[in-house]
Amino acid sequence: MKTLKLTTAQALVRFLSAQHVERDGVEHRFFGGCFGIFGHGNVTGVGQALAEHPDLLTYYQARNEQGMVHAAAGYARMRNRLATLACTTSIGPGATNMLTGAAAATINRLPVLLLPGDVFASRRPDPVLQQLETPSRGELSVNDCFQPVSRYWDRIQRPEQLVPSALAAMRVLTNQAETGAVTLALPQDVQTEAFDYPESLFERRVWTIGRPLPDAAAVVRAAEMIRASRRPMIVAGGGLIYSEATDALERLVSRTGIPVGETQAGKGSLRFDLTGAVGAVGATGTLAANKLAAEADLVIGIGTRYSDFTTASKTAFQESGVRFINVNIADFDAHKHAGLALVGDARATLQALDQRLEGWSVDSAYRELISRLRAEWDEEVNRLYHLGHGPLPAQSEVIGAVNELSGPLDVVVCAAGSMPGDLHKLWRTRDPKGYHVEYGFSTMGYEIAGGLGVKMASPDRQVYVMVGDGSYLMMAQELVTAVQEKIKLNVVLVDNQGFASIGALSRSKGTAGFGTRYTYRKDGALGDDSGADEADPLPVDLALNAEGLGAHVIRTHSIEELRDALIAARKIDRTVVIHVPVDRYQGVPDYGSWWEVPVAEVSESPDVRKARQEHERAAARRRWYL
Ligand SMILES: Cc1ncc(C[n+]2csc(CCOP(=O)(O)OP(=O)(O)O)c2C)c(N)n1
Ligand SMILES: [Mg+2]
Repeated sequence: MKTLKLTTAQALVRFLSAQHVERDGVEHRFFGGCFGIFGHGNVTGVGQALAEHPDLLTYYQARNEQGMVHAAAGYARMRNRLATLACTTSIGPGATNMLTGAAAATINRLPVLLLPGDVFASRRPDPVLQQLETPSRGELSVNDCFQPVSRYWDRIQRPEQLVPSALAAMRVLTNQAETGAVTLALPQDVQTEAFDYPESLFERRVWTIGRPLPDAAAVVRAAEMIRASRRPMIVAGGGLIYSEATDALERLVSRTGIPVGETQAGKGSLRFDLTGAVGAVGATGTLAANKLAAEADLVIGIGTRYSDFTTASKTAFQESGVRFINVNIADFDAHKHAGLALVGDARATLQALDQRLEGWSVDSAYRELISRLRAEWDEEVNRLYHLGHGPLPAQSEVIGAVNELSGPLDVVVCAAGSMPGDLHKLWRTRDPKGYHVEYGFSTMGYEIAGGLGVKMASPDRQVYVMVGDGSYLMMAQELVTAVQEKIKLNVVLVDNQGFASIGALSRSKGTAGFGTRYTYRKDGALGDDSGADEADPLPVDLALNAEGLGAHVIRTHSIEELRDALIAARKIDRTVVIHVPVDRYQGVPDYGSWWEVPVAEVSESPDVRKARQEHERAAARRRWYL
């Protein structure tokens, strides 16, 4: 057997560079590079290996370890999970900074490879700088925190252990049903230790991503259920887009007339202007989709995990006999809501269903209802895009301006605050990859870092990062990475002086927006957000901050100025931050939906007691779907 004497880190880098995936006959490299921040836990191990062979894996320096995991997840989502980036960190805080990113990736079912450094396997220098000492458990380190947020977790205790661990890691990363964060903790001494690795470990390896079909009898049964239904509705989730099933969906829908509601990850499944597209469904759904959902007798979920936002906390589907058919690559999701499980690839399954539905379509009354609801919704979007609100513009007008002035292939990126809900309702999608809102974990701070990954995966598209002031303050530092890499982002910084979404939620639950606006402490308290008193703004200038991080900044004060800035930004070849203040209290309404957030059962406040009563009334509509 031919062998190659390499350190564990050198072997890992060589192995990663040789991994490919193949789907539908097209092969790609799986790793587009490696983000990293060095410390004593990786600089002489993985750092040495990357420095010695920059030809194997491109190294990208980041500013915050959380940011680099978000960038890797954004990249993976943009590439439909067929590629990702690796992330190397030191031990201790460098490693644990990745935890939030790991959870976000796993919850969103996106592959990212995390390589945190770990304490010496030899234990000779114990306790090394940043080592967690647990008196009762010698083998515990801070990296054990990654176990619940990883789909595969291992610690490489000896150089030769890399062989099975690396292969197991790749299996999970490329497995469409199991993918998420994969963590290989690398003790700092083991990274530098050498072993005679079999050369075959480093040969080009291709991981095939197939298109498995569900059990044939289940497909027959599903077709029967659809044919027997009167008001079927499709709920399109992220899995449909990852499987590149959007053309198959369009064909099925144009023939059968089944309407399509979209989840956050599934938005973009059907172009907004196609017959059958009723847009967002659930807690942040459109009136059209929510009306159809309420009366649907059959819900066909495709690639969705049915989050509480999608089901409006299990109140969206009200028909007494409503049944579910779930097309999903993951058995776990396919069985939700006592559905008929079609465990398989979304595209292959849609094609199989389409064949079995030959000659069948919904009736004309249902078609007419769908087209009327669509037209009404279109009007509502027009109204909210052009409200003419002042003196500060409304957020819906900002969304309208970005939508109207971006190109059909451009990508909007967002994650937390009031914008994801507004975007879900209002954004007009024109391309399956044009809408990128991280709403599995809704991580404040994902926006700029995730947008960086999106642009790295898709350099030919303009990327519009919509970020609230709160999210910006959580994590703006990857702007520096964008500047360093000459990666152009269009960041729209929507400033409403604080956590407007949570302020509105708090007000609606009787707690007056306590602690959600940026204000000075007065009379010992941080004050409320009732909108009653004039804001006394803190002397914080986020536009100046962005300028300091190296971005080209445009300050705007109205929708007209924002539109001019958006046009100007397209021609600027470096990262632009457009600052736009908006009216904190001018929100987009809900459309016949509910989201369960618990309210105190007892309180001295009449407002809270009233909110509790409303909560109980709304909760009475919850269903079990058994
Ligand atoms: C890391 C993190 N912490 C807390 C939250 C809870 N949270 C959701 S939205 C929000 C406020 C977001 O503020 P901003 O980005 O300004 O958006 P706005 O609500 O003003 O639209 C908070 C605190 C979260 N989603 N993520
Ligand atoms: Mg805000």
